Amino acid sequence: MTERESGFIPLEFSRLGEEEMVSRAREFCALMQRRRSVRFISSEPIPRECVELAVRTAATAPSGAHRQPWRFVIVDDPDLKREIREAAETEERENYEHRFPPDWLEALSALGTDWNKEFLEHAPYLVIVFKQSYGVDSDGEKVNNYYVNESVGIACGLFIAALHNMGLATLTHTPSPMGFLSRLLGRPANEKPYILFPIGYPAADATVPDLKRKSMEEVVQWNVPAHE
Ligand code: IYR
Repeated sequence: MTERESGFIPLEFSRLGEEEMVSRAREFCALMQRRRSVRFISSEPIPRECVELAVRTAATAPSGAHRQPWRFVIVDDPDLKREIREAAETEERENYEHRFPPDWLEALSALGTDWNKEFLEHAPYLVIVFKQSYGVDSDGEKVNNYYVNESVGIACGLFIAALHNMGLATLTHTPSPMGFLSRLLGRPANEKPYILFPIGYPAADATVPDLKRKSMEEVVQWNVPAHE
């Protein structure tokens, strides 16, 4: 074995037949078409293992130089959830009443959001994802991470897909500025709050805005128009 090959192992891969490929692709696409961001979450308990499995799935994401620059903080303590809600609502009230410019408020009006964040207390679990802007080695020295936003964004996408696949609802919530999450959750200086996910079943009377996704024509281009 040459030096370049050391540390490598054979890829575990089983090839599917084309029909199987297409049928799985259709099924997964149809499943994901039914995903919605849910702002009304039931306080009914959910299996703890589901949350752990969603995190485990998210942590399979590819990352720059395989640094895995993420940390998932799972919160189910009612007092801590209440503190998070109070701090988030303080920031969001400021956002909605003073900080958001008119165009932003206008863009949000279709979503029906406001500063009230009941779901932060009702959801059985909150998962707060932190990005590690840099790593720290065993001597306490800073280590560079690479493509941190891309890596953590991909992990969050897998997390959302995993939750939807297991029949749970969530929401990408960013109660900015999110520094209060570092403080309340005791995170170190190299970690910055990225997205907060409330997790649970949708409330029985949950509603969602009547949004349409872009058509394939709007989201896809094959090659360049001049070469059509
Ligand atoms: N973080 C605020 C505001 C908000 C911003 C965007 I961009 C949204 O798509 C939705 C909400 C909130 O959670 O209300």
